[in-house]
Amino acid sequence: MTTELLKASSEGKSLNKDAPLAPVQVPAAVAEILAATPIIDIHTHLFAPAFGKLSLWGIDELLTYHYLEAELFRSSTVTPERYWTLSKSAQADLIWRTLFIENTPISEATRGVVAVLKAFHLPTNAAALPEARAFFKSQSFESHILRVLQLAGISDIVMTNDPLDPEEFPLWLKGVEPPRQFHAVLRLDRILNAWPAHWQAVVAQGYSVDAQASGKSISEIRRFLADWAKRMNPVCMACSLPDSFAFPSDSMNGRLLAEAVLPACRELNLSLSLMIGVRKQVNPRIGLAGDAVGRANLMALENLCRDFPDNRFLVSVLSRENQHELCVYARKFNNMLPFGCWWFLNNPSIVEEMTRERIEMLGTSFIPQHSDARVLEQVIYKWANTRRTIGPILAESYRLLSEDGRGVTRADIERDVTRLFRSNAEAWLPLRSRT
Ligand code: RAT
Ligand code: ZN
Repeated sequence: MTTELLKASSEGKSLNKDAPLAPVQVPAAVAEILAATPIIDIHTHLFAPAFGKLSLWGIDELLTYHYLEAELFRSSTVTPERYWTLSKSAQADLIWRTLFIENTPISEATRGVVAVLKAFHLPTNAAALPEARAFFKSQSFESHILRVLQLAGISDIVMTNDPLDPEEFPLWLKGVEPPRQFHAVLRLDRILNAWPAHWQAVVAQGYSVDAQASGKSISEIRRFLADWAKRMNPVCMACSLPDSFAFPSDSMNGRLLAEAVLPACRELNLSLSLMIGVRKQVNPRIGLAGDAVGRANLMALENLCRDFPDNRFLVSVLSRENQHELCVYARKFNNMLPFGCWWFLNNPSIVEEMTRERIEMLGTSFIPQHSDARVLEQVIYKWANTRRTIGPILAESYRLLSEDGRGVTRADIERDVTRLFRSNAEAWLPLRSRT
């Protein structure tokens, strides 16, 4: 190494963006570029402030996240029935005492709360929560959001918007306008997975549909979707699906998907995001924490991608056992884009395994992660964890490449990180400006 190169490597910088980096420089360069690249968070359950109480933030919401509630019931004698009668702050106090004082918070979800407290310079091992509560109470939500986005290193938040949610749809009808950082997604779970329970809500919004989706129902559902797309300006349509999802199928789900949703996506030029593999409410006593996972038969996806080449599918599968097949299908069908390490997969050990496999099989043609945040400040820890886990995997890929004969430049790394965390999202989810 020349003296100049040695000096540059000890400073962790390259002299020239287009000159190959010395292997020793690569890990630091990857970490720097990951830190400096604003991420598009393509799936969250966050809401802009205009959505009022749907928009969750602060310590009590962080502590009562359903990932932590699941852990509470493993370490406390409180019954779910008793827990649900407590006020939000009493629930948060109980979770704090149980998981953070009486136990060491080493699980992914508990460590996340610790990282958020640290980000705001709040005590991470206090006996109780008055200081944290006072801090969040003193923030103005609008400026707090900007600070959180900056701390998380994200530029855009993609929401989950259900046109049949009784708390949400009236806000859209009143003309709610999310600010430019927030983007809508037209979520279809109630329609596709529970039509018998929800068709009347579609009727109540002025559409002629019936329980069997017969007669003009299908064209009315398409009109419903087109009207909602106009109102929400969504970046895609989306649905979570059970492990038993099959396609094609004579079921209501199969018919509505083939005859209403896929044609509507084509007409409106929107991708469809499919999240496959959830086993809803295996334990209803614990509410949102009561969903589980099952291995899906991805022939359904093969059939969709092949038979609907003019539709585009973003796909996340919940079962670890389905991940390799998903990569294989992505190699067969370029109208499918794998995304995220979803829900129970968002732990370093599994993110590491999945991301390595995806890079090996797909290069940079996938979206590595989404946060699934439900409470604003969660994006801080979830994205820090993603950067921390994925940085070394990318660096290792470059090490192998360089061993095989091709060094990488800073410009290469910037292009790859931008593609993974921004451009793939921009190509599949047009983040339209609302101004
Ligand atoms: O990760 C979660 O919070 C889950 O409860 C689900 O919301 C899931 O991500 C989904 O979008 O259905
Ligand atoms: Zn989600």
